Amino acid sequence: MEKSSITVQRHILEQERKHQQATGDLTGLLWDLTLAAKVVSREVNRAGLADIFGATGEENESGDLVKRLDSIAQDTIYRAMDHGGHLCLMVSEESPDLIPIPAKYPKGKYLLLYDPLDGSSNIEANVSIGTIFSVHRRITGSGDGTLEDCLRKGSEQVAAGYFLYGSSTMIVYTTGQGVYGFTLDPSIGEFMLSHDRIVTPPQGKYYSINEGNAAGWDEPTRNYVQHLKQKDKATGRPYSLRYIGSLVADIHRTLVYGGIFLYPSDTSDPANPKPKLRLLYEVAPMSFLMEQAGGAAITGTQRVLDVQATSLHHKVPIVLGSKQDVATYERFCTESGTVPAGKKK
Ligand code: AHM
Ligand code: MG
Repeated sequence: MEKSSITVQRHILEQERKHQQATGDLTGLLWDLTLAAKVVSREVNRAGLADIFGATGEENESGDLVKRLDSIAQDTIYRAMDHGGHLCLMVSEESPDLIPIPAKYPKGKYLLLYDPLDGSSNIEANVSIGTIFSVHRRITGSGDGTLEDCLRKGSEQVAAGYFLYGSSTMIVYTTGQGVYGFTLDPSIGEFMLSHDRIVTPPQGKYYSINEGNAAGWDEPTRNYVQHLKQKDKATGRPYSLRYIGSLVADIHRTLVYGGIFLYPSDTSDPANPKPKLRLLYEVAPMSFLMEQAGGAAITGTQRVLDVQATSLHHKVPIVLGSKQDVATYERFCTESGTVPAGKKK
């Protein structure tokens, strides 16, 4: 069958069929999620016309101003996912606590952790934004899911991915058998296979970091970024800076072109390093994708997928991308002899 005629639904189904014990539940869950993302994509596309830009006036758990589109995305995803019988609970960036499945609906064996609209500081400027998701199998037996089901390691994810609302709308996902990308064909309303088995180049030519935070970087990060600005031996050129400030867009570029993305802790107070990005629904799913595409993802001191979450909105530093680029960063950490960001003394 031609690549251009493979829908994401068919792809998910065929991936699940490779598992003998598959019940179709994961397929059903991901189908519901793609429907929700089509609705979010429509709202994002018509936001300027429909006057739904702007803030709600509320703050989320991390103290970010909640934009109206954040809240539309949150409601849309919740409503698409609450009744399918696949989930036992949800966790969202926009909710401080666990989101239970309503009592009237059956409970399933999975939990969904998501960032409904990531990069929302970019909304009014028509810059790419996205939805990030992570799926875990529950570890408690039945009924409502619990906090114990959520506080997990990224290595236990059964699926992860993102929807990118950019010049086109895409889904990029993994169930642990490689990374695949599909582009929404608006004329038929289907996500069609466009990026068959994404493999990140072993070394890239872009680095991506918020340079405005340089005063708070630890020594290895400062030295590493300085190193990238020198001529590379292989290319004879320094690395180029690319930073959008939308995690989904920055990671999508890194997956496809290679290179490195860093969001280190703010170490202005060395005794109290402050990471920004959230483990369960931002950093862990992106790290799962990056490893599945042949890249690497570390906190500076350990593999991201080995980090045990200790709270719903647990934050960690992140360095991810092409394998060789991440290895070079690691070398700077080792050579600096300092304790890198995020490492407890
Ligand atoms: P958000 O989920 O509230 O949008 O925040 C997360 C965003 C990421 O998309 C992006 O990588 C990062 O925050 C940008 O942060 P900064 O503006 O500090 O560079
Ligand atoms: Mg986010």
